[in-house]
Amino acid sequence: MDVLLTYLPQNHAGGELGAVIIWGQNQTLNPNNMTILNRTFQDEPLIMDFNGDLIPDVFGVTSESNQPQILLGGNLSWHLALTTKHKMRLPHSHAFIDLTEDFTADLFLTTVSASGTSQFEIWENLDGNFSLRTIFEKPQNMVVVGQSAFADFDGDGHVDHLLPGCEDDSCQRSAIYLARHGAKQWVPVLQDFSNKGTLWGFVPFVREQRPAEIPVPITLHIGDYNMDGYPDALAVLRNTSGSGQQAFLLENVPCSNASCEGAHRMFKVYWELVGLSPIRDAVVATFFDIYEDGILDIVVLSKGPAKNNFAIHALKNNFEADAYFVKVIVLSGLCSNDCPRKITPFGVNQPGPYIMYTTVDANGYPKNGSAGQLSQSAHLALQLPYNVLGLGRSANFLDHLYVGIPRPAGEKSVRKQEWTAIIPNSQLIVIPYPHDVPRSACRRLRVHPGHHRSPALAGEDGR
Ligand SMILES: [Ca+2]
Ligand SMILES: [Ca+2]
Ligand SMILES: [Ca+2]
Ligand SMILES: [Ca+2]
Repeated sequence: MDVLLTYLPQNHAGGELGAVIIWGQNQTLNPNNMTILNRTFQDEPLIMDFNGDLIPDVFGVTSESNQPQILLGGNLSWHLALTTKHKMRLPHSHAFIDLTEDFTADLFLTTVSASGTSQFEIWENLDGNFSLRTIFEKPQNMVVVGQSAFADFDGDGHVDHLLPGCEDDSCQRSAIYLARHGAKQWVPVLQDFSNKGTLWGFVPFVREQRPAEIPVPITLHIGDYNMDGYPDALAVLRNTSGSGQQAFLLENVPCSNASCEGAHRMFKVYWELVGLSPIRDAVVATFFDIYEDGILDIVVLSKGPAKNNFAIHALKNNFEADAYFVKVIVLSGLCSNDCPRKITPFGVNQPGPYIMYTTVDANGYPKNGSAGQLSQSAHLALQLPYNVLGLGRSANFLDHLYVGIPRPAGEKSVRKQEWTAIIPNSQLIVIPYPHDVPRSACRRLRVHPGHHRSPALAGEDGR
């Protein structure tokens, strides 16, 4: 695994970012073996697989052109990625994820219209070439637009678009909207940010030429913490009267008011959560499977008393529920050189694979779920290099599990593999090899024993 690092070059007035790739060597990184890219980026780049060879590529607008460029992994050559009439939004929340139900990752771009408003473009992957399929607008009332997040919010097997933001410049009125799969209509899934007379709101993004601290855009970090098959979120909110900011867990629950009817689901804020509430001045909160047991724990970054004195907190998820999950990791199936003795190469976690399951819930109704792997990488997206999909309380087998991977230009057939009768509480490692024969993709299955959990989140302070 290699590491791409972006940095603000010294004495560089424009706010452009430099980037360096430090090459992985077995289990380690060698600081003497790195490549400094010869172009600077307008914004943090997106890691995707533009040419579908399962080698990650670097996408972004560079100093060379105002059109997005792609740096192809492998031979490190620069190419024009696509031609768009619109400028990229700063900060962007581009994504590389299937939005057209063919299990092939498309390119989602956040751009700015001619009149200066935020908009979204879906560039569909058609036989390996990206072409503009649709452009749609932000919710009408949204003034401050946060980072787009993709999750199967309503659990129907198709990925939906979540958008946090504010309906005024100072974020006194915050909101989270949802556009269900294929719909352009925005439905609010959270608008009430008040608790016991205190009004909370998102923290607006401040863009400075030379930021003193890491600028963090308004972001939802997605994960199904209670494994009921409906993805939940973590968000950082600040007290609008100005006394600090905290991380909150947003649980995905059935819609119980008129405004979210079109989404069927909505977010409920846990205003007081043991473990999370005591962490003052949280900056970022995200999910992480610390114990590698398929249960998502929480990691919080907070500001210390002194400037740039950050602390990382880890919270173990002890929520009690008899729920099941499946954990899926999709690797590249590539060796850096020839694969010796015809062993199946593992490779590393890929951007772009798309996963979907179908099963039957505890009441006998069909239940689906889907997720993209590593669809976003910039601005502390902090996505996990695997997906944990909650299955609720049903111990039924997964009827089907589908995994699709990107494919190169000119290849017409979709690279998609299907498995049947997967046991719940298992971890699947999917290794597509050889790439052009997806049916031969191998899977390694690890089954976790049953686990017991006790209520609340236990704090493990990493200070
Ligand atoms: Ca590639
Ligand atoms: Ca697609
Ligand atoms: Ca959905
Ligand atoms: Ca959930």
